[in-house]
Amino acid sequence: MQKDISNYSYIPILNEEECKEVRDNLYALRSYWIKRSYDTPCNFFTLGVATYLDASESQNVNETYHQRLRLYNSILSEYFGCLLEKIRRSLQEYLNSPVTYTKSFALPGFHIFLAPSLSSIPQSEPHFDRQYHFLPWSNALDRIEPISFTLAINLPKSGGGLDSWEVSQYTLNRAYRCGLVHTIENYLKYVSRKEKIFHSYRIGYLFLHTRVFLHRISATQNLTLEDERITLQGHGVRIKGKWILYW
Ligand SMILES: O=C(O)CCC(=O)C(=O)O
Ligand SMILES: [Fe+2]
Repeated sequence: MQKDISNYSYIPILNEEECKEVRDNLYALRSYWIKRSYDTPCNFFTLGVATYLDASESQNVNETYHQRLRLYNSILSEYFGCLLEKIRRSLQEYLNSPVTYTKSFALPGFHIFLAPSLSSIPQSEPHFDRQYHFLPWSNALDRIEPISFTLAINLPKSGGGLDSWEVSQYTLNRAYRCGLVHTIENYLKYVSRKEKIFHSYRIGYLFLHTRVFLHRISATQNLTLEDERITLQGHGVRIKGKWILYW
């Protein structure tokens, strides 16, 4: 396990063979993939519901997130229960505190990007993982940064990862209030003046960040038609000393 001072870590979870099995299981469940892009044919899917897609901007969170998560949680538990348990145990050991899932919210699920939805131009917007604000937690959250994690199951041939910038939400909000940032282009220009850090993913490793930071999915270089990017995604908050994982 590799730990560094910037609160990013790589935790080994699966070997390459096990990642292939997860991928095969995912393809066997293809009829359950949720379409997430409007291209035809669709090339970006999830298996599972996610707060940032189904709660943050939804007009009817009950329908899009809370009701739907029952079906997806049961699929994820049935087919990927061992993997979820491995992740829970690894995080528990790493964080040195109890870690649990909850029936109330979505289990960590999968992002599935097929070749045409990947691009050499970054398409994902820089963001902070603050979606926990949109969920009704039963108790106040501990005064500690939430966590986010990504487990790479399959990556494009040229690799994949995450771009990040050392810019705080406070700095960005201030720039916004001062009128320095008011459109997405402007925002990108603002953040690109800060040094971009690239975090390369490794298949089978959980990339964990224990601090909320500005990031986006990085661009794919030398894209080929066979390329795909499959990851398991999750977040966690701590309540009364216990980490609760969700998506
Ligand atoms: O897929 C990734 O590398 C990270 C995605 C991400 O930032 C998110 O889902 O919040
Ligand atoms: Fe994110």
